Amino acid sequence: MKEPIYVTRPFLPPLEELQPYLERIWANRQLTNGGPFHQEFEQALCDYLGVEYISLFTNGTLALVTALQALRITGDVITTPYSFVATSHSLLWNGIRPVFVDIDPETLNLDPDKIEAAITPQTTAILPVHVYGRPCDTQRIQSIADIYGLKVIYDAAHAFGVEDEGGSILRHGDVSILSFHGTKVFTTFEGGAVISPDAKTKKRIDYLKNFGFADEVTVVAPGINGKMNEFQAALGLLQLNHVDTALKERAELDRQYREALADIPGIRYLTLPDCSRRNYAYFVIMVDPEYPISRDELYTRLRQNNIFARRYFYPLISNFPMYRALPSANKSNLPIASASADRVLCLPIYPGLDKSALESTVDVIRGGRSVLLHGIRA
Ligand code: T4K
Repeated sequence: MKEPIYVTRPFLPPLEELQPYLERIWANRQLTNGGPFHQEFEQALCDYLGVEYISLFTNGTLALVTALQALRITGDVITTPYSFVATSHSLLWNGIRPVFVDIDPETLNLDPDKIEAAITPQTTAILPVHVYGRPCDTQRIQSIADIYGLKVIYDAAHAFGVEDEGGSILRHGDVSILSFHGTKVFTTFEGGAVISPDAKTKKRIDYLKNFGFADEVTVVAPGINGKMNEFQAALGLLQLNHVDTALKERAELDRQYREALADIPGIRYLTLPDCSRRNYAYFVIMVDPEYPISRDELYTRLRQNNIFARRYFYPLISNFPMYRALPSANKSNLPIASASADRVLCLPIYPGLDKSALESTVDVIRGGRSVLLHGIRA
C-alpha cells in the first residue's frame, strides 16, 4: 500500500532545534500564564506580520469567541456560510444570530454587493472570512460598515502572512483573528491570535483570555481561559525561523498544479488572489458539470488511490442542524455558496509534498476523463 497523501501535513523543523527551547522551559518552570516565550513570540509575530497588537490564544476558535465578546457584539451578525463551522459557532457561543449572505463567485468571500440588503436594525457587525487566504474586498466592506455603524471582525484563520498593497491584511476591520492549528500554513499545534488596532482593545482582550483578571485581586469581566502556553509559544518561535522557506515551497507547488491542470476540461482552479503577498494555504479546484464524473466521484476515486483531498467547505455551514432553520440559511439565498460547496475540492499542498505525489494526484484527475472515454464510471 502506498503512503497516504493528505490534503495537508504540518511543517515540522528538525527535532534537535526544539531541544534548547524545551531546556529553557524545564529550567525556568514557567509553563503558561504569559511566560517568557509567550512574550517573546507575541513580539516576534508582531514584527513578522507587521502589526502592532497581538494577543496569543490557545486556538483560533477561542480567539474569535473572545474577540466578539471584547467588542460587545450582540444581535445579528452578517457572515458567510462558506467557511469552517467555527466561524458561525463563535457567534452562537455569544448568543448572536448569524445572518448568512452569499459569496462572490471569483473570490468565494462574502459578496459586498449583497451585504446591504441583509442589514436590519438588529445588525451590529459583519464577520467576513478571508477564505483560503484570499483577501476579502476590505475597502467595500469597511465603507458599508461605516455607513451603517457596524463593527467588522475578520476571520483570518487562513490568512497568515497575506499582504495587500498597504501591508498585512490583518490590519483591516476592528479586529482580525488567526489560527495556528496543525493544518495551517503556520502552526503551534493548536493556537491562535487576535490582532487589535490599538493598545486599549488588546488590553481588554488580554483580560478576557485570562478569566477577566486585571491584577491578582481584580476581575473586570467574566473572562475565559484562552491562554497560549509556553510550549505552543516555543513552537511558534521555532516555526517563524522556517516559515518563509515553507511558503516558498507552497508557491512552487501551486505553480506546478496550475501548469499540470491547465488543460483538463471541467477542472477549474481559482485565479491567484489579487494581493502583494500570498500564502498558498490551499490549492482549490472546482469540478464543473462538463467534467465526466461528479465531484464526489472524483473525491472517492482519489481516496481509492490513497489521496485524501478534502471538500472544504462542504456542507455549507448553513446546512448544519443548528443553522438551517434560519431564514438566511435558505438555499435560494445562497446560490453561489451552494454551487461552490457542491463543486469544490482542495488538493494536497504542503511543504515536503514530493513531485510524484502531486503528479499522482493530477493523473487521477486526468483519469476521470479517460474513465468516461472508456464508458466506465468511477
Ligand atoms: N475559522 C476558520 C475559517 C477555520 O478554517 C478554522 C479552522 C477556525 C476558524 C478555527 O480555528 P482553530 O480553533 O481550529 O484554531 C481542520 C482543523 O481542525 C481546523 O483548524 C481548520 N479550520 C479546518 C479547515 O480544518 P479537519 O477536521 O478537516 O482536520 P483533520 O483532522 O481532518 O485534518 C486534515 C488533514 O490534515 C488530515 O487528513 C491529515 C492532516 N493532519 C491533520 C492534523 C490535525 C496532519 O497531518 N497532522 C495533524 O496533526 O479540521
